[in-house]
Amino acid sequence: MNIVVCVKYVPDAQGDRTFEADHTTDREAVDGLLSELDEYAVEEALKIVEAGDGEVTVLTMGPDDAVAAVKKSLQMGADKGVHVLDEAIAGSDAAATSLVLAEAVRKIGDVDLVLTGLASTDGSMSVVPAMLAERLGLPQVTFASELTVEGGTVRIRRDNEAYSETVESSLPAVVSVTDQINEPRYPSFKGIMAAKKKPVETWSLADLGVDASQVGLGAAWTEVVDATARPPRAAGEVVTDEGDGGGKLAEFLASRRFA
Ligand SMILES: Cc1cc2nc3c(=O)[nH]c(=O)nc-3n(C[C@@H](O)[C@H](O)[C@H](O)COP(=O)(O)OP(=O)(O)OC[C@H]3O[C@@H](n4cnc5c(N)ncnc54)[C@H](O)[C@@H]3O)c2cc1C
Repeated sequence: MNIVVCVKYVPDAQGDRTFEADHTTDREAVDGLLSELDEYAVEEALKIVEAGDGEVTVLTMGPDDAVAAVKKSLQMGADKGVHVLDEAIAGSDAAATSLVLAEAVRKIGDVDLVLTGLASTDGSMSVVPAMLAERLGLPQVTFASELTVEGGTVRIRRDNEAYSETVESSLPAVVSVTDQINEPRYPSFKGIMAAKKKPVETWSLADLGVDASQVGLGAAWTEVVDATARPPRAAGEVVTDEGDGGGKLAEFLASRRFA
């Protein structure tokens, strides 16, 4: 069972995010990390391979630093990594991202399952998995909160507020997973040491046969026309209880139309 996990390197959500003049995210301003939601996809891939056989390849597209997302996944236990690195991809939208990832999956070859997170923690579009499946001509099942592989079939559970459904697909397939699916492991000391010897290949657009004109800000189908940082939260109102706290709270809630 050969599994490719798409992992994205994102600005740390705990840091102050800022924007460039063209409204794109300033990716240099804060430290980056492996998108937390992608850790669930890595964990699931490791569990599947540990229960059977095969290997886990992690794939990222991003700037120099993005290799950190690959390395963290290798420390968790993935076998090898691919980093698509090319100046021309900066500013790519989801459509271009899925194009590059699809060509990389094709080049990796002999893939039974492609796993992704449910959304990136920066763009949170949640569309790359579906676009990737379309480009690869593969079935896709999304938002898996449980996953089993048996023979040539993947079966997942999808939950929403009203019901849970079980969906089956033939392999190969693209599956996005939620944060309900497992508890990602922390890299062990042994894992961190072992990762240093694991192979990471760096591929350019030319290696993938993708023309630079198909990616980057210039080729984006979507444009962020405005981006405004949220104002800092105003200080809350303190209600001092002098025996009439309940009444004051009720008044406060009523003034905010909560009651
Ligand atoms: C070098 C670089 C520069 C960028 N610059 C800009 C920019 O200037 N402005 C801008 O708006 N956007 C930029 N992006 C992000 C842009 O490529 C896409 O909007 C984004 O990758 C896809 O949308 P999303 O992150 O919301 O994906 P989602 O659909 O939310 O992601 C779902 C899943 O798809 C997979 N995935 C998504 N992206 C990647 C990736 N790059 N590598 C591996 N797996 C991935 C992950 O498994 C993820 O959990 C940049 C990306 C890169 C790599």
